[in-house]
Amino acid sequence: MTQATPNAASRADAAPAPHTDTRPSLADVRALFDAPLLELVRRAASVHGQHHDPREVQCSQLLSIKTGGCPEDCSYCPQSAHFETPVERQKLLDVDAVLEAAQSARDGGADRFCMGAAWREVKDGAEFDRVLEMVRGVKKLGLEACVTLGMLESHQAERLADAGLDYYNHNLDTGSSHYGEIVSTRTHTDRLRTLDAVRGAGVHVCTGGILGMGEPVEARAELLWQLASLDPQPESVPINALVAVEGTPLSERPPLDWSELVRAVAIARILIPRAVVRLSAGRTQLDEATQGLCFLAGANSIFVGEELLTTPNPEPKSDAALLRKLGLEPLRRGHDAARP
Ligand code: SAM
Ligand code: DTB
Ligand code: SF4
Repeated sequence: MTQATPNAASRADAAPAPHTDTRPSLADVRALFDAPLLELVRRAASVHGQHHDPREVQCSQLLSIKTGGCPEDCSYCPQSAHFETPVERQKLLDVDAVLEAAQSARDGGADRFCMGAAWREVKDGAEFDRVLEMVRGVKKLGLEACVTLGMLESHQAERLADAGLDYYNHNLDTGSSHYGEIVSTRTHTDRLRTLDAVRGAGVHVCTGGILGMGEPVEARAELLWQLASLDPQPESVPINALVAVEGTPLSERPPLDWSELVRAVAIARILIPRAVVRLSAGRTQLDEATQGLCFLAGANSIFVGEELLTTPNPEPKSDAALLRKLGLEPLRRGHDAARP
């Protein structure tokens, strides 16, 4: 295995990489799933050091701005109207309530605020106008703004870009061959179409997936290969471990083995070297050593704050202690750049 020397001059934070002929084939990616784990981790750590400052961790905070009652049937999701789950439905929040939460996220150390809506797709009208107002308000606070609102048309992506949106999150979730096992109300191709609209409007693309839904290793390889094959590659890649929520069809799935998560993070880092790779949902199930191994394998972003969208996240105090223990630092970029 070739070990490249870390080179600070070549570091680039979240810059999209052009498509090149050297992209691995699906078979190459599948082979990485059989490689010795620590060899992968060493290789990923080297790639990470070439493109990023390995001491920095980007911290995003989530807020569910419209909760539950979603017409889609994503079998992992507690917000789907198809399943009886503990989630209480809530209409789209007011702008003031959202900006108050954004302010406290910023005070708690987040540099990006991500607003999620349990919508199948964006509809033009007063509610979308309100979301645009939220994006403008979050930007005024000096935070990066991200939204995840479901499917999107090009003209809507343009309006989000005009409001100052930095990132749009829209996950491929799993490999295309397994997609129909997980969701029946939309297709993998629908997801790709939205990502095209986002990219076309000049908004950074945040797209990743979920592990631990019972997918075969082939589907994991396919997911990471498909993410890496986007042209240009995504700037942000969330890797979620399934949060198995009561009432969803996946509620009985056993927890993902730690080594499978570390492996997926390492492969994502190797295949998508310039992206920020986010260790996303499921961290409450992970011990500190596993999270440390994920950071070594190239994860350089987390969600902070007590809640994800509807499920718990680690306590802010324990996250701060973990980062300190590992010698990692939250990125403070957004704050310094835009504060008055
Ligand atoms: N409705 C929009 C959509 O589906 O794109 C945005 C919100 S949706 C909750 C955002 C993402 O959260 C999903 O694509 C999925 O990857 C992730 N997610 C939802 N439920 C999850 C769960 N139980 N465990 C892990 N990730 C989950
Ligand atoms: C992503 O990939 N993970 C986040 C964010 N993007 C929107 C969502 C995780 C949701 C976990 C289940 C919940 O809290 O409802
Ligand atoms: Fe709706 Fe998004 Fe949940 Fe699917 S993942 S049910 S689209 S909120």
